[in-house]
Amino acid sequence: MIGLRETPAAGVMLLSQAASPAILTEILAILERVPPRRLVTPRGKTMSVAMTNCGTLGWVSDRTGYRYSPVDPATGAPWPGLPDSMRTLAIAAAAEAGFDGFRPDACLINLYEATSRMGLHQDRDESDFTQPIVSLSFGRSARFRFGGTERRQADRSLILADGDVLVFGGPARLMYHGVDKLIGPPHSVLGERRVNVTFRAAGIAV
Ligand code: MD3
Ligand code: FE
Repeated sequence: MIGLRETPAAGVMLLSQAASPAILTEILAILERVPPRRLVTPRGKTMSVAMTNCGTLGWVSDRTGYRYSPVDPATGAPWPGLPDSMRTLAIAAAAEAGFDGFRPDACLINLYEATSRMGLHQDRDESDFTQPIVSLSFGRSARFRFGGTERRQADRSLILADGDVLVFGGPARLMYHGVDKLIGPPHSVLGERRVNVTFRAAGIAV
């Protein structure tokens, strides 16, 4: 039901062909409501990846820092709700990777154009690192780089393709990772673009 399993590193599980076109349709509807935008980093650089969110909390960045916000700073309105189909998939993928009881409250949606990249970073703005992060990829493939909990250890890579689901937890939760560039042919729906969705437990654990 959830695709082909592979464990590229401790705490990392790749479930290929696990995210369906129906999920992409849900995501495209959210992108219509809250258009992705290129955020500014605290250092004043504009990111090449455009971002938006759904769920109770959304990840945002500006000159004052990175944080999770219950409202879209562009409008002051709450983010669109996390669709049940997406929540169900995220919880099932986490459970498949050994993380029972995943309760995502934030869903960051990244939109890549042909030349977008994401530099090496750790995801550490969430409150509970015992909870995993679940990622879905759609559209063109990308080379994903990852490694240890120090930047210089990010020396492994794998290709993330349309429909791939990745779970990062336990020893992998704070590993450095990034996206080098898009590769391969255009996608039937997204063309030259790639969409990545990450489910996170960002708020205070209850
Ligand atoms: C490993 N996104 O949004 S998804 C991000 O393809 C992010 O857009 C990438 O890194 C993308 O923060 C990679 C895979 C991923 C996501 C979160 C992780 C890997 C992770 C958190 C911890 C360790
Ligand atoms: Fe990340």
